Amino acid sequence: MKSGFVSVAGRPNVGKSTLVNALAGRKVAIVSDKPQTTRRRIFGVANSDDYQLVLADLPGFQRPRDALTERMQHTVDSAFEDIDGVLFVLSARERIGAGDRFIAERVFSLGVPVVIALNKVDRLKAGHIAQQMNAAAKLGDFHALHPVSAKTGDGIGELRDELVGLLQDGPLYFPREQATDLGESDQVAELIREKALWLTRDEVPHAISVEVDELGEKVVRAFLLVETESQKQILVGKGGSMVKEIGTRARPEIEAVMGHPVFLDLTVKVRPRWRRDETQLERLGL
Ligand SMILES: Nc1nc2c(ncn2[C@@H]2O[C@H](COP(=O)(O)OP(=O)(O)OP(=O)(O)O)[C@@H](O)[C@H]2O)c(=O)[nH]1
Ligand SMILES: [Mg+2]
Repeated sequence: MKSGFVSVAGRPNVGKSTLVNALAGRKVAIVSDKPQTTRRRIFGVANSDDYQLVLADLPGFQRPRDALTERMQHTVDSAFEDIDGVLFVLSARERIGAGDRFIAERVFSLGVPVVIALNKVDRLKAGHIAQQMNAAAKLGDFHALHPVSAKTGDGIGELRDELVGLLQDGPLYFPREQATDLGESDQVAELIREKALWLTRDEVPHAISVEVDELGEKVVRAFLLVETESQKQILVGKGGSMVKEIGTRARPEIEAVMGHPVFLDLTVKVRPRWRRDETQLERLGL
């Protein structure tokens, strides 16, 4: 039995969570088109008869601006001990630049193998991919470099094999049927937040958090928290249309997690400055 941990590093929005889901073969982490979607470390587990690969999905590297982003960056900083390797994710659709070099400095000095995934190569011309591979290769002394598309699944099997090759003899860290370390209530909160992120823009996505109040046999009650009255109006929408749409999109996935039908009761609440309030952040598990 081979097993071990690989941490996933990269800038915000490059597709780390999409990639972890693809590698785990199941949705364990939420994904959105807004940066800073992932706020805490989430394990995604890929199993076979003879290996268990535990991937630590992480927030993107960023310069902290408030208590929340400070905690997020702390989560990132503390995720590189006792690991068998790093999966360094780049987006082939963006210029490989200073942000990536900053992360490279950190991950290439850890003393563990670094596998680079050049993500989002779907629908890119071969010449452009080759150019980006060259730029990626200059970032440091990598163990392997894989062009992939987390979205279409291109190159994912090869990348998984590469990461499994880094594992040592070891125990099962999670029961085989368990694909993540997130509890049910946190999974539900994340799914609701995911739908809210896709439907909002500008500063609103960053101000949203979700607190599950009741996780019952029949009813799931949750609060969508925002910081200001105007953000609340946006999330509620005309005649409640926005919060209704969030619920409609989240409910089927919540039911899949819980294994039975539920009535989803969502309420939008203002909790001023929750992102700067350590007590609130603790309470939200951040
Ligand atoms: N075209 C394309 N889009 C992708 C691919 N992988 C991810 N995306 C998109 O990129 C956006 C960001 O994806 P995430 O997986 O949330 O990115 P992330 O790196 O986890 O972002 P943070 O958690 O905010 O750091 C979403 O809109 C995804 O659908 C890919 O292979 N191809
Ligand atoms: Mg993410």
